[in-house]
Amino acid sequence: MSQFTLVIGNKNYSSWSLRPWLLMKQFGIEFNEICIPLYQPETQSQLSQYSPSGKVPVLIHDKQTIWDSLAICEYLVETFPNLNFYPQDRNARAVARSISAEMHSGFQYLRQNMPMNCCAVLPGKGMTPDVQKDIERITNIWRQLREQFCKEGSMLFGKFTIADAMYAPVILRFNTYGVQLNSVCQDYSEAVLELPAMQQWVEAAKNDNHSQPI
Ligand SMILES: N[C@@H](CCC(=O)N[C@@H](CS)C(=O)NCC(=O)O)C(=O)O
Repeated sequence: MSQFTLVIGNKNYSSWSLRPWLLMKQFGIEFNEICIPLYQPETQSQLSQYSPSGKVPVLIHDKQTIWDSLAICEYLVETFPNLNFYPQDRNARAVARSISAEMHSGFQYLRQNMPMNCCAVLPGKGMTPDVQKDIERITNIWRQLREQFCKEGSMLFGKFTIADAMYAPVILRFNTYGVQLNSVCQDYSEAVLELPAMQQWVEAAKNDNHSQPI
């Protein structure tokens, strides 16, 4: 298998980058990493070297560039047909794809008002009635799936899938903004935060000297 290069934004801020990064780490896919600090004067020119959209993440493989987090996940599904990036059951897989797409295209109030900032502690900041509605929808998704798949493991569908990667940045946001969760969602969040790759991401975010002090 030829080499993969994943171009990401800096780890404190880049929620979209975390998704394919975490997925590849969880499935043991080796890759080179290029990290571009976001919100700097030189950011746009650096991004445009790799990304047709001017955004990260970008995966480069076999001279093919794949931009957009969900497109990268789907490319990996095709590249490694023997890895279970999605649940094996067809109906569960349909739900996993639906909630991953819902994350990718939705929850804009949460995304706007509670931007990812792994290392910050900002309880209560950014909460509005619209954000609350996004949180309720997300926690309902998590609770239903955890109740359904609790016997199969601690992730949304039991084992780690693309759906967990898609929601991982939300868990970091809930942590930063002190969002109160019911016990089922709290347990799920803690299980994701305990993944060695998540801890590796957060540790690197702490050492990110391009983060603004809050
Ligand atoms: N829909 C895209 C969103 C990518 C995105 O917005 N990335 C942000 C970083 S998290 C970015 O590159 N921002 C740089 C900019 O807009 O200048 C995806 O899923 O990959």
